Amino acid sequence: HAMPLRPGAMLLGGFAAPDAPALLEDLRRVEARAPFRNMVTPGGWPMSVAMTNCGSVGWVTDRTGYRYDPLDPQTGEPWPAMPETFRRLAGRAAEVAGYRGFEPDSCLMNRYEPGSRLSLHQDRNELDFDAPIVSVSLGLPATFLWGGATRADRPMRIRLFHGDVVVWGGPARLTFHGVDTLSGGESPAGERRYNLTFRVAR
Ligand code: MD3
Ligand code: FE
Repeated sequence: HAMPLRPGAMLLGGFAAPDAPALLEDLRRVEARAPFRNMVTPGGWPMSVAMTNCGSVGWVTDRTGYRYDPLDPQTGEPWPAMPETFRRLAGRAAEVAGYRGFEPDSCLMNRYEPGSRLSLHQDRNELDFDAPIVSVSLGLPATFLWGGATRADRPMRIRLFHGDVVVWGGPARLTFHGVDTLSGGESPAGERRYNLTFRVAR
C-alpha cells in the first residue's frame, strides 16, 4: 500500500490505522497541557484550523510572523515532549519511504472541524529542507490540495483518510499545498480531523 504520488511524495494508505487508538490517547495527553488554539496570522486573521505542538520546538504564528518556538506562547511553558507512539510511527513511516534515521524535533498538530480549511502555502520555516516531513491523518477524511512549485500551479486533489500517512521529501518538499473545507460526518476521532506533521525544524 505504498504509492508514490509524484517524485518525493509517498502515500502510505492506512499505515497508522493500527496505532490510531494509541495516537489519539496520546494526543489527548498533549492537548491537556497545550490546548488547541486558533492562532492569528501575520495579517491579523485567526486560522480556522486549531493547532498545538509537541516536541522540543513548536510552530507558531502571531502578528509578528511565523516561527518555531521552544515555549508555548499561551502558557509560557515548554511544549509537551513528543510521545513515544508518535516518534516511533514517524520513524517507521520515514523508513518505509526510504529515509533512514528520521529524528523529528517537532510535531505540529492540526485540528479541523467542519468548515475549517488551510489555504495554499509552502512549509519553509524549517532550517533543513533535506529532511522529509511525515504527515499522519486521523478522523474525518479531507481533500488535500497539492500544487506545484508556484502558487499558480493548479492543485491536484487527493482524499486522505483516517490512518493515512504521507512522507514528503526531495522535490516535493517545497511544493504548495493546502486542505479544502472539511465536511461533517462521524469518525473514530468524532466530528473532526487531526493531522500530525513531524518535522526536523532545527
Ligand atoms: C507537502 N498540514 O501543517 S499535511 C501543515 O492536513 C499542513 O493539516 C496539512 O500543510 C494538514 O503545514 C497537510 C501534508 C503536508 C505537510 C507538509 C508538507 C504536505 C506537505 C510540506 C511540503 C509538501
Ligand atoms: Fe503545510
